[in-house]
Amino acid sequence: MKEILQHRSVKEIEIAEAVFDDIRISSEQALYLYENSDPVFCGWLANILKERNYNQRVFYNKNIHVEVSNICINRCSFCSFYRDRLDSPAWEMSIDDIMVLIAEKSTDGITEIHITGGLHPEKKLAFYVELLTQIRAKYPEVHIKAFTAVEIEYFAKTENRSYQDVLGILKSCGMNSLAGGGAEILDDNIREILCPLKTKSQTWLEIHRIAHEMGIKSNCTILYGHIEKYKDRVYHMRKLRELQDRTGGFNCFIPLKYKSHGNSLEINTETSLSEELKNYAISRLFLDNIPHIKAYWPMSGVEMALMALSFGADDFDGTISDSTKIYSMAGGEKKPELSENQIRNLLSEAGFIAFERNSEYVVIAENEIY
Ligand code: V47
Repeated sequence: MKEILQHRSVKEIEIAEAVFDDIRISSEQALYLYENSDPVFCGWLANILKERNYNQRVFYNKNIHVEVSNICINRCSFCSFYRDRLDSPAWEMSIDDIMVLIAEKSTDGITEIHITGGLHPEKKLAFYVELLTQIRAKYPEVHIKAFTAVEIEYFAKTENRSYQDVLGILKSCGMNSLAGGGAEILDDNIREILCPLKTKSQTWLEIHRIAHEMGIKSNCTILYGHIEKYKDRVYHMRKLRELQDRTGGFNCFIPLKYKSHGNSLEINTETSLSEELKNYAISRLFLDNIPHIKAYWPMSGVEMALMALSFGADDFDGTISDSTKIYSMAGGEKKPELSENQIRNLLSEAGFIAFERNSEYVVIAENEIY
């Protein structure tokens, strides 16, 4: 170990010692890593943490997404998914359409349905109450991860109800957890440029806090690689870490790299692959209290997601069944679809042991071929 550290700076050695001793790294230390350290050093440390908890285990699930509509009144500049009603391709699904889609896509025993979409001017709480009720009646066992804090705020505003009321209504109709989107960078100056109409930082955090206090778990994300600075990434993660200290309600953190295709934000460069790996690693090191880091392959591509599993990530997300367009429209995987066998083989080839998980990260079936 000493040889590995001998050419490292004093600050890097201090960070390494903190990791060995299971001591939380500070915001300053995370910023130092972003500004000064190479991906291999960050990845080496992150992998120590990851293996301490999970050894060679990697989690995946069998899931589909339901993107009800891409018509959205928020018009965020980084988003390649939203459309105005008359634009092409703008779509909106009826409840019947959605039930047919779920039936078609759920043939291999999916355990999770992830429901999101734009803030549609007419589809409000009553539509989603009916949707959840029908899904729950037909699929009593499936985990419904639905909506981001942004949608919860929209329902609360349009119904003139509290966040707690809205979350309570959705929970009673079958929603099990909240998705992690809409966090972007939790700094309102940055949001003013990226997404001025979107939920403000404090509200995003407040809705997750209330959800956690009501026993509704959630995920959290970061959208990075656009106008933000390293210090903004650290600030964002600090906000999430502080909330997690308070509630323990986040299941996983999903770093989402800004994809430049097909949106109005005039940034055409994307974060390099080595920087992306480093970002996974620093997330793992800094967010010591969030149990899982997800390498979301429809966004990053399969190869990058596999590499991220050696840089601190432990979750490969799921089979997807070509059911999401957010990332294909932004320049990610064109047809995001992997069979369970493909996932297991990919993970095995990369040196991991694949475990199918449910949405609460309880292992469902150990892969018998290992
Ligand atoms: O909030 C939109 C991001 C998010 C772009 O909870 C973009 O398990 C990069 O949050 N480049 C929505 N990112 C997706 C999301 C998500 C995905 C998978 C799993 C889970 C989960 C959550 O996608 C948005 C935004 O941050 N996004 N456009 C883009 N051009």
